[in-house]
Amino acid sequence: MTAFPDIAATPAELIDHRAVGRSLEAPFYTSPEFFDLDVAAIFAEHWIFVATEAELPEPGDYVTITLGSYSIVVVRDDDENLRSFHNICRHRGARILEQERGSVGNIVCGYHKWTYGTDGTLLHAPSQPQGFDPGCFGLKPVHVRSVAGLVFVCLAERPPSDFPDVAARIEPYLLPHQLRGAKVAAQIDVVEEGNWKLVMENNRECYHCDGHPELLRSFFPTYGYTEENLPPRLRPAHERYLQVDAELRQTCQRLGLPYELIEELDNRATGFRIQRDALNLAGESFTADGKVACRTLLGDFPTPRLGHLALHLQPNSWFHFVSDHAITFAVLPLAADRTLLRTTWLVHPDAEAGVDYDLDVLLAVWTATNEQDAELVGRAQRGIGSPAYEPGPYAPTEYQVEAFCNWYITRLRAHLTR
Ligand code: 3BY
Ligand code: FES
Ligand code: FE
Repeated sequence: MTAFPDIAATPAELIDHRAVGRSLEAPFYTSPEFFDLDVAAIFAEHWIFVATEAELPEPGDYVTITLGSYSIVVVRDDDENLRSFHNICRHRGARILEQERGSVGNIVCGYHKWTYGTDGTLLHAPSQPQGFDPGCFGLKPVHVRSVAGLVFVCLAERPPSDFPDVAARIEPYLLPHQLRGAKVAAQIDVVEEGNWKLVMENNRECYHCDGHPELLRSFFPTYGYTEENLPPRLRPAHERYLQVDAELRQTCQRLGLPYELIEELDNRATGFRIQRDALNLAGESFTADGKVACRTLLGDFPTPRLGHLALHLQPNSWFHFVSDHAITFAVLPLAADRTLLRTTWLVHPDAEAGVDYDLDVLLAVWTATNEQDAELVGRAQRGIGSPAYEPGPYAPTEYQVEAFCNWYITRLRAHLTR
């Protein structure tokens, strides 16, 4: 019997031979060829979470985002609508905005000063001959849309048609947190030494959660287990979870907050999972004692004890919404073995650091958790780089990792047969 993959296997062959229930073959995580395929088939074809509206409160505010070799701009235009463009000048192609974020009146290319409005129209091109039509040289648009204050872009000409359905189903969960007008308390970028899929896979399971002592004070370690596969050591935690979750359900029913799990991770273009779930200790937030980190709650919540609303989206994001803050996580691929994880903490617009919240307390749990996860992702990448690596089996509690890989392989197949 010959081992698979042989060293000459093409991406199409590797995709065809993917063993269900096992981690992917090494080239998926290590080869530049797969990296380029991932950018083309996944990041250029799907809705990608890139920012929060809170980062762009005023007309002219912009962020630039790198997705593989693409650079795009998301800007709030003069009419306060979100717009997105390829960050490329229509004259001779120069990168226009070089900063990660800022504020502009117009978008001006620094090379020969072609000047675009925040709606992308070319307003001025110096010294062009008569007959030059600026209408032919607007910035190339990118699809952009906000879902309850979370900003998504899609580079495809025709974006996946199921996104409006997903947006409509998750909005009732998200809107009560009123993220559109929220304030950015902090944003931290971590460059992880691993393929973007390892960052996503690591997020999709709590099999490794013993490595998160700070998180596990408030987060139930039973996450992802069922009654059938729950390890005996987690029984007491599970009993407590069932009790506080029943209380949380009642609170949600009283307040009209949607609660139920919806899980459609790998049967659609925009795979997603959403659920409100209980937290341990005080049950309010991700802190050492489970109490709120910010005394001004988001939205109009009458109680801080709302557990956490967790949202997972394919291909590149996850979110935790608690009563006093929200944390968004965007996974942006840099190279086959390097990935940017951008984490953003949002609070009520009136909340003041040092008065309503202590920034260190607000950031403590997820900065520690991210650092621990970055170490695990680097460790996985280093191991997979050895010729001796072979795909290993997922445990039942890793079902969301399998769902992610299944979604990913399905999307690659769809791309290659198009
Ligand atoms: O962030 C998440 O959704 C999951 C659960 C806990 C940490 N991570 C595995
Ligand atoms: Fe932008 Fe010339 S390349 S103005
Ligand atoms: Fe983790």
